[in-house]
Amino acid sequence: MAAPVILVLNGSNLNMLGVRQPEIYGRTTLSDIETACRERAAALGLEIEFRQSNHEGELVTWIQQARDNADGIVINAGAYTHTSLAILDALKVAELPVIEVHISNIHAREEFRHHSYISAAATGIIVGLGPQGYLLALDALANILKSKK
Ligand code: CA2
Repeated sequence: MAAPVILVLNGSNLNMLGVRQPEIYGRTTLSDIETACRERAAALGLEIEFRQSNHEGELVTWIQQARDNADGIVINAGAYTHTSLAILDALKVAELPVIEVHISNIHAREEFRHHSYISAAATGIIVGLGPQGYLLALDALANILKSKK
C-alpha cells in the first residue's frame, strides 16, 4: 500500500529562518527542518510534500489540492496565522487532520500573536518547542492516521 502523504506547509517569512532574528527563532534553517522532517517521515512510513510560500493565495491553492492529494497537513502559516480567514476556510474545506505548529511560543509574545485563525481548523497545536515541533506534528499525524484505519 502507498505511504500516506503529509503536506508540510510553511507561510510567510519562514524562508528567513536561521538567517535573521536567531534570538527568537534559533539558527536552524528551513532547509534543516525539511531534512529532519524527511528523516522522521521515512521512519514513520510517511511521504512528505514540504513547501514554503510568502503568498497567501498560493498557500490556499496548495491546501485545496491537498484535499485530493494528501492525508494530513502540518502547517506553520507564519504571520498569516494571525490574519488569514482564507487559510482557515481552505483548511476546513480540506477535511484532513491538521497539526498547527509554531516554533516560538506565540502566547508569550506580543498580544497580536496570541490569536490564531488557523487553530479553529486544527486537530492539534504545537507551540514553543522550536523546530522539534514539526517532528512532533509528524508523530501525531502518524498516530491519528493509524487509528483511522
Ligand atoms: O513561531 C512561529 O513559528 C511563527 O509562526 C513564526 C512567524 C510569526 O509571524 C508567528 O507569529 C509565529 C514568523 C516567521 C519567521 O519570520 C522570520 C522573520 C525574520 C527572520 C527569521 C524568521
